Amino acid sequence: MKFSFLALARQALAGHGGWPAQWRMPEPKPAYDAIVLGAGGHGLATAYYLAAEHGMRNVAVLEKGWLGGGNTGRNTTIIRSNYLWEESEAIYEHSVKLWETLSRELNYNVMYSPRGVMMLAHTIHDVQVFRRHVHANRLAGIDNEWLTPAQAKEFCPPLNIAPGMRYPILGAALQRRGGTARHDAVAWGYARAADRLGVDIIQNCEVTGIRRDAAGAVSGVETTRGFIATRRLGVVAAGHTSVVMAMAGVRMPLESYPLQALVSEPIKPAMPCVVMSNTIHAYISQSDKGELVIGAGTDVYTSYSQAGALHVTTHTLDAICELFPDFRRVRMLRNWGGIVDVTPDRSPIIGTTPVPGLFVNCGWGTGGFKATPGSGHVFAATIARGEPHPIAAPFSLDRFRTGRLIDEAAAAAVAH
Ligand code: FAD
Ligand code: PYC
Repeated sequence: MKFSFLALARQALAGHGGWPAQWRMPEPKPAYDAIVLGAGGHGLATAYYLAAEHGMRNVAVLEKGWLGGGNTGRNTTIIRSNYLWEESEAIYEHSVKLWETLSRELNYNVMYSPRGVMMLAHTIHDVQVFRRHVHANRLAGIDNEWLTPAQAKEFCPPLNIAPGMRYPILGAALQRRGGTARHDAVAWGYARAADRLGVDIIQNCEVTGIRRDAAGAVSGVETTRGFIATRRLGVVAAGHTSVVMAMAGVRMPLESYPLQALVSEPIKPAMPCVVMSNTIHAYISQSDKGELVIGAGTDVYTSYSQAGALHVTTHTLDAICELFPDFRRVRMLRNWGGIVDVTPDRSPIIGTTPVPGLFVNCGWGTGGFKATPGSGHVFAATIARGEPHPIAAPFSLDRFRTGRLIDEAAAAAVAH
């Protein structure tokens, strides 16, 4: 998504008598009960649940660009909960359950489509790892099943399972409840629902400093639109979290990498499901508009560039053409990148910080879109109560001091 729905609507309304009351463009108030920094899906969901479930309506979401213009509008929208460890199963499955009813909850069609996510195994190591995930998930009551190559082809007919290929398919793990949703609709749906409950969503408002009182607690934020007071600040600034948290003197265990994706020209429906290959860094689905949505691996160096390296793109397209020979002649329309922030154990950080009144939600790396509803839901509870929601508790910043890491490298779907 490269445009702002609200900015476009504002232009369209210029000279037509101004804004209808239901489309107000709020100016910052001098003080809020809570501020959420970052109007991506996670930040907007956090604000929505603060208002809807915790009665906190004097809340602002501050966004340096336009809402949904970060990773939320740049990702390949894959949703699944087939993670290995119980802590991860809990948060991603919490999210999948919220996806199932989200359009109704927000009264906005987020186009959640549980069409099945299939992860391909190309090596004996892949087979062992994915089968371990299948068993772990089933023990936790989460659907995941093992398919032979022939069953994988039956589920996804365009898939090439010829034995002599460069990336042979030895089997696949299938989560039937996995799927996709429309990314910009998720941002708009949460934004509209939060706005209806009184939340101020303030775009073009970059936070440039975090002010603290004599006791060290948060007292407000410096922004490009002036100082705004608050005693509770939730930082949800994927990719830029280290920069923001440094404003309060907190050092984060994060690295930022470009991750890229691309879409093809629209074609008739050809891909019935989502297919991912962690080993060769390629994943593909087809949007309702008909575009093939393809994602690659991260660049190998840290950067804040919102574009990925060309050699990464060509590697992914080589792999896609071998896995799906039917798509060899399909033309690519556009590509782009986002900046993902990655933790040492490839699991997110959600919770309190050493600074009173400062909360953080970050480190979703290449896989946070699927978590949007669950992440916002537990982060709102954490901010409202001042202590971690039970599902968020294992994902504390403190785990990098205690060593209770949640190593999800194998489930990350994209090699880092
Ligand atoms: P964002 O949407 O990035 O929101 C953060 C916001 O903070 C931004 O809008 C930014 O402008 C704002 N901000 C930053 N600094 C400041 C500041 N100082 N002041 C004010 N605002 C600020 N995940 C999946 O689950 N499935 C996928 O298929 C998938 N594919 C991906 C493909 C690509 C190419 C990329 C880049 C990511 C992918 N992801 C995927 C990851 C997913 O997109 C992210 O984890 C998720 O969208 C993060 O959401 P967010 O709301 O935290 O971040
Ligand atoms: O986490 O499922 C995922 C994913 C797919 C592509 C990037 N991340």
